[in-house]
Amino acid sequence: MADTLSPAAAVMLAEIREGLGRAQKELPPKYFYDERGSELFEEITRLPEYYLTRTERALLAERIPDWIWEMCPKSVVELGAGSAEKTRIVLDAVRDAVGFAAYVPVDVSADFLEASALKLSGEYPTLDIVPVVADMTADFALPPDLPHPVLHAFLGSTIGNFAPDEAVSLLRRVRRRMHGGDALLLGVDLRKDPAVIEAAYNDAAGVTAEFNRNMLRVVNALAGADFDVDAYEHRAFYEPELHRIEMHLVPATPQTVTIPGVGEIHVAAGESIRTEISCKHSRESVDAMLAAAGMTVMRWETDADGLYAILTAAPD
Ligand code: AVJ
Repeated sequence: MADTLSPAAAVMLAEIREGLGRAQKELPPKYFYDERGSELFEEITRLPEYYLTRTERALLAERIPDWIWEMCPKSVVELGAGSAEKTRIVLDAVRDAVGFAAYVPVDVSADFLEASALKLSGEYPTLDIVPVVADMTADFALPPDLPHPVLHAFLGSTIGNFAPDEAVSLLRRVRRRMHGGDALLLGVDLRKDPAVIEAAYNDAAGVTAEFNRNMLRVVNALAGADFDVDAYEHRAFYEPELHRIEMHLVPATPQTVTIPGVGEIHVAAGESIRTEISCKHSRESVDAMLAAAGMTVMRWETDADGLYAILTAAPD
């Protein structure tokens, strides 16, 4: 069978094998987002406990018109294009301030990208929409002749899914594409009372638990694995030294999982598979990451409660 695998499938299996082979078993958070996972995430963003999305949206609505007016980007590259609402705030401002511009949503899900590009092209006739299907954790090519200045948008606190060293290498790859006048627009979740963070990832309605378990369904579908999805419980807890919340899946009884091309995986009762880290930042940690990537903060805005920050940065 191995020789019939597409390169993408081979990479996926290698990643799964490697992650489940670690002392702390791990699966990458990108496997949350099949259609059901994307819907569950949308539901998360509307939960009372999940302050991130609504706080970011309010900050964007407040600051983006001025920030876009100042930068006048002729292209917007959005990493992890995700849902459209935050994008619309940016695109409305670009349309109003600049008129004609390119919009390059970058996402792993081709279906999702196609659907949202089609919808947006109807709504924004002056935008040239060029979707790029790519995994942002790997190197990927952007359309060659993007007009500058280019605004690279990385919103939704997705940067939190990367440990500081990985975040820096991702930001460095963005930096390498930047010319003078280009900018980065970043959304980051800030450090705060761990109880507030833990509530956001342990919602009372159990949507986050379902979202977490859905990853096993995705891996079953993608890799032909046979995870018994309902055998796993959701755990999310804050690690204060690492400034991050972690999500895990923990079975109450011992599990044996068969993954074609990987083999048999044993998960002991009470052992966990880590599915996500979500790092929380401070002005200092953001400055340090950006400095390591060769950028400096230009604008920084937080809500009155200091829950969340949006910022722009320029290449040094
Ligand atoms: C989309 C990565 C920003 O880390 O808060 C939501 C994903 N995980 N609830 C986050 C998520 C659990 C989310 N990000």
